Amino acid sequence: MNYTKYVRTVIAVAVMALINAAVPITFADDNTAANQTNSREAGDFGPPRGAPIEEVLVAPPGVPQPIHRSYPARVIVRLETKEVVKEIADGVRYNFWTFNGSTPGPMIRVREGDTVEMHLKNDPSSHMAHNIDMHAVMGPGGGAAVSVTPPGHESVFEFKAMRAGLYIYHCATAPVPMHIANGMYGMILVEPPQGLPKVEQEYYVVQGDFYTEGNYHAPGLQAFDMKKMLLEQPTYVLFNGREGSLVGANALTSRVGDRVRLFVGDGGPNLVSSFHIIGQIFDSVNVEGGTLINHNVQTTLIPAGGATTIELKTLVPGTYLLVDHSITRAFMQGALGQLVVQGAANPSLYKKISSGPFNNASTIAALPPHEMPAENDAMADGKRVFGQICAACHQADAMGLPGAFPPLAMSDFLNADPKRAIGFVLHGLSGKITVNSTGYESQMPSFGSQLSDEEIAHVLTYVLNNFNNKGGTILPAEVKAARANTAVK
Ligand code: HEC
Ligand SMILES: [Cu+2]
Repeated sequence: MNYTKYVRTVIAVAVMALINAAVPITFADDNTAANQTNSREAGDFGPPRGAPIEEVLVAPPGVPQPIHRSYPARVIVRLETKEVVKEIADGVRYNFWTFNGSTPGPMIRVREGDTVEMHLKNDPSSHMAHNIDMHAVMGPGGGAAVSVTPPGHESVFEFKAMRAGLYIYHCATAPVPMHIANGMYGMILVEPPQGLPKVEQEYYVVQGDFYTEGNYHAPGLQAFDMKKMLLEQPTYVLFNGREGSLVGANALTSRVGDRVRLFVGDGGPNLVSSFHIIGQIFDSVNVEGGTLINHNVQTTLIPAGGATTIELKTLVPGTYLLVDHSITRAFMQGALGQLVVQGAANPSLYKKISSGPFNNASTIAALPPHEMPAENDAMADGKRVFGQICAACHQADAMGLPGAFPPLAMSDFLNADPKRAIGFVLHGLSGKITVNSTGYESQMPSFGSQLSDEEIAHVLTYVLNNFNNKGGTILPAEVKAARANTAVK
């Protein structure tokens, strides 16, 4: 490809688009209800009241406190652009360009009608000038035109937050796609005057696509790859700028019965996200971050440079995977997070039913007792349990997923003490472990209430005698004893 020619064409097209956009557009009917709800002007809100408020920023996936204010205020927001080398995946480093050192930059939360005083500093150690385009701003460049800031300097501008919604902010310094691809984006929530309904948990997740010279998981410091970006063929597709940023010890958490609100954005620069949580249905989705609310949504589309507020109620305990349902990205490029729901089982909503004939599905009590497979069926049963449960995380080939799930294949950790694994399956496992000289610090849920003694014995025996492990047998009686042991503790 002739790169220079390509770039010239891109610039020419962009300039044409700008010229076209400058032509005034008239609406045939300005009196529709939709137009009226969006017709607020600065004077409608009145001047800011009270002392100026310093915005308290927290690291992602944290979210600033909800606003309990019935009047518009002046809110001072301080962001600092920083270029930092950090891990993008285990053993893989990348030179991120950031707001406040993180990708995404911190979430900002204001109220409709607030006057936002935006301070943008550029760290003296930066190599580039940076600026900020906030989609919540009504003004040229969304603020970019007045915030170009060389290293060691500060720019200040203010804007009135005119429209409630969830908005992306990003750096818009040329070459814009490169600043975004290096991690320069975040979100600002403009709450409606009446605030948002109370929920138990709020989280902040932003997807982005990353282009590195080396392949997925090629170790060491990886340079930005302009060619891959032009082809829109990312090496990594990530939530919150790092593979595993929402996995294991970093997983999002909630309890059974909690209402969870997710502020989800897509920084791009290129890919559109098909955001989905495996095993959940979104109760409500603020489509495109605006005021239109959709209900009972399985997967919601988030445009690059767009956002969505999602609410769901977590009813059944367990681990749920956040994915981009363009699913290759989830399982082979890193777009995978976890929502771990803790609490008592909810068998009326979700329950495993063992194989076997049954006539009356309406009452669990009417089911015949679980039929135990004969001794020579143990391996087949173990294979079934492995495929139905363990493979979800440890993968069908038992090779695991780097940065998230350790391998069970040729696992020195497992083979060193196979009986210890009974406890992992019964009670789960968390904390730092080393498997085949790679460290994992993640969380395996417990399966003690879901699997019988026989099933646990069979699946461990199956794993020990397959995937190049060293062999061995775990007996149902040993599982039973392990259960009894911890019961007295
Ligand atoms: C929801 C994901 C998940 C599922 C399902 C799961 N595990 Fe794990 N497992 C993990 C994680 C994460 C770790 C590492 C925990 C840590 O870092 O402390 C782990 C660790 C292990 C280990 C020790 C480390 C190793 O690689 O040898 C064994 C053994 C194991 N799991 C067996 C199983 C078996 C058998 C099943 C099926 C019954 C299973 N796991 C199901 C997530 C899972
Ligand atoms: Cu920048």
